[in-house]
Amino acid sequence: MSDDDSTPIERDEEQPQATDGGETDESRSDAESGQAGTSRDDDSDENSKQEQLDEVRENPEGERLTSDHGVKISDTDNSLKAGERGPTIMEDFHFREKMTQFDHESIPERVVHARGSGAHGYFQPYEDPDLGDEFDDIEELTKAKVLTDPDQKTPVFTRFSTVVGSRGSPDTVRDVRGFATKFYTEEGNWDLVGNNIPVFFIQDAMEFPDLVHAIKPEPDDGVPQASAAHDTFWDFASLKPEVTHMIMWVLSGRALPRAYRMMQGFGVHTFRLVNDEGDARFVKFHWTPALDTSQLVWDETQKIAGKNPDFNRMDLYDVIEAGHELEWELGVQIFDEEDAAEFDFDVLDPTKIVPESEVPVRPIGKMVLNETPGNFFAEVEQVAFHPGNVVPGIDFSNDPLLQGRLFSYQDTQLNRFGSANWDEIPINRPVTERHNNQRAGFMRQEINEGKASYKPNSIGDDDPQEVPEGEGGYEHHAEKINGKKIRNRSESFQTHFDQARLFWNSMTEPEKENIIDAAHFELGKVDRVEIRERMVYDLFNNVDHEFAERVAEGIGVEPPEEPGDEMPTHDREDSRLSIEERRDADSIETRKVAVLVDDGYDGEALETVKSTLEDEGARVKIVSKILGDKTSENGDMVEADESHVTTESVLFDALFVPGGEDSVDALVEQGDAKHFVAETFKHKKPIAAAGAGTELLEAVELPDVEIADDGETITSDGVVTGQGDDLEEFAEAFVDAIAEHRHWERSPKEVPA
Ligand code: HDD
Repeated sequence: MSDDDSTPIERDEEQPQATDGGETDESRSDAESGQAGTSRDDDSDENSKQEQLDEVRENPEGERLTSDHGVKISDTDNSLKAGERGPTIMEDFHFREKMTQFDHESIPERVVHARGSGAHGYFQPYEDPDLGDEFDDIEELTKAKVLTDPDQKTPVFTRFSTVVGSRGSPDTVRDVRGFATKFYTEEGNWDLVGNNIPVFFIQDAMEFPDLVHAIKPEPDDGVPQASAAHDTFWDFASLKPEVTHMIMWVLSGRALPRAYRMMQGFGVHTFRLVNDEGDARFVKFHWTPALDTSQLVWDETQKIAGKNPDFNRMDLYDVIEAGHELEWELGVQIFDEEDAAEFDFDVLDPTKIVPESEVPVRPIGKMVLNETPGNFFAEVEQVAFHPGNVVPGIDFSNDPLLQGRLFSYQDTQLNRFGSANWDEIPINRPVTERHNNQRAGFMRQEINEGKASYKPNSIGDDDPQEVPEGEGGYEHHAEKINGKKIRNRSESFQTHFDQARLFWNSMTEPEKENIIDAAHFELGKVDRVEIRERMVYDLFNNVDHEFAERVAEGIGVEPPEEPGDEMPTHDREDSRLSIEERRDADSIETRKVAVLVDDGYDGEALETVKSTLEDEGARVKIVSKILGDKTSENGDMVEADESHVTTESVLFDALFVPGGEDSVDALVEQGDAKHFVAETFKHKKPIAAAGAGTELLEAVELPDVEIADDGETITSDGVVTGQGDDLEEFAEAFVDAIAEHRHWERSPKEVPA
């Protein structure tokens, strides 16, 4: 912040002053006026970040090969040798350059969140968001222009990730997902580095290395990869009751997201919003996907990990490349110090949510991701987030986990990039100008001109000048602090089971079963019985007695006789915590539907259903025994997109079997086709069969499913059948079944798939 006493040099205010970078005050004010940082509504295709990235993009189309130093190269296959069969000659600069670059291609992977994928887009605040009775205008809450000006589209880059696995690990493991967004605002970069679960395992950053050591592969044998299902993690967890709430979320469908575009995101910590007057309120940030939150089921995730380990990564690329715009709404929960004092938990404790029943989430804007990266390494691998990157109007709280993160991220980037200049890499650069006296270091890109790289100075007019108070410089919220230096955990951080029970109470019965199945798997992989016992007796039995009993029964532990001493007795529920309860179920956009056919299929049924689904935004793929053209009853042709060798039911959201006697007769003979149906059913996904297509379903014997035997379309446990008398009605019934996503009422354990 500006301090007049420390800037003794008088400036001639009339003259435009050259800055270090040779810019004038006029150009600086251009940047400040918003031209540099954002794109305006009327300029929706290009944004300032993309323009900046375009300057460093390289495209080989129609070009000739050169060396890194620009020399044209005529042979890149043969090294320079002394004689045709002789040794390679040291002088071969092209060989040396090509090999050296290759030898140094890899950089350290992220210590956590190594596996990820990302996309570009923009964020735009809503016009007049509804902030409840207390605030008329978002500017009463914050001065951050990125959140307040509805005419501004701020460029963003969002990276989604798993946490535990290494860079090459499968996407569909049971894990928390990272949800990190870099907003390239006109006031500098703001990084909202959150997760898809609103709470965290631990309360103090001091324990983060312990948590990560416990969950990562065990140090002696280096296994298991990308999984918490081993002794060291559950040993740590069983000794730390504060993990209980997060564990409940991690055992639920939240840790098995169907797609990044179908995840909520959370800032997790309590942050602050600060307005122009310096008034601060607490805030929790929420991302809500337009496509609903959806999950996979466990058996499916394990199979996908083998069939397509890049499932989530490819999905993000595929849907954006197919032209879908992926949307999330940014919502805020606002409360002040007095509200916070009323809660029965501490808002600085990151193992707690602020229940929406107490403080509603107010939508204030939307993020759209609509552009894939041009180069994975340059953009997704090199993007570097830091929760300490905030802009005026957004501030921190004293959450001890957040406070520790403010150190760790800069430090880890130094390890990943080997230089403090990681912020100059194109994907990390702000769209605003940068002027300061930070200098040099490995791989410095900027050419900082002028003699003086210190302050105060007289020989460079003391530029760059500090920003006078009230003119847009970052001002930290002046929170009054008075305390003794102390190394302990606040008493207010000690209630560990109340919200874990709220979460359990809020689950539907199938969601509860999923949590129990997950606990059976995770703890079933734990060798030491005393760890399993501690989890049941010390943690789960203090959440819910029946839950603890049901877990115990599956893992060789004697069920507890009485509820735990610390078990809360409340029956509070919140439907917004349940994936199933919060589903809108009104859209099938981006869902992927397989159509099983062979020669002789019913062309009219296929066309009607396919076009209805595609009109609703779904993606339809023809799957057959082998690739190539398939001929319908009437001689129409369709080309198979996939064969039974290249795909599997687990890679789709729904299945359609059109009729056509010859086609269905062939499918009934194909074990792969019957397995496709059985597995789709087992994973609770919608199935439709028209006309003779029902014979394939009958051949599989789906338990408890009623199959149409006259012209009428019926839906039974998410299975739509009909004889095809009214194909439009049939197709609409299928759309409704797909919108439900999963049909939990089924008993899949009876299905052999
Ligand atoms: Fe972290 C990466 C989210 C606690 C230290 N973290 C990282 C990423 C996400 C989060 C999304 C990946 C960013 C990317 O895509 O590049 N981390 C969280 C959340 C936390 C959290 C939501 C709790 C609320 N993290 C946390 C703590 C520490 C760290 C307490 C250490 C004190 N996190 C890191 C890190 C990483 C990281 C080691 C690894 C790579 C990186 O930072 O850039 O510094």
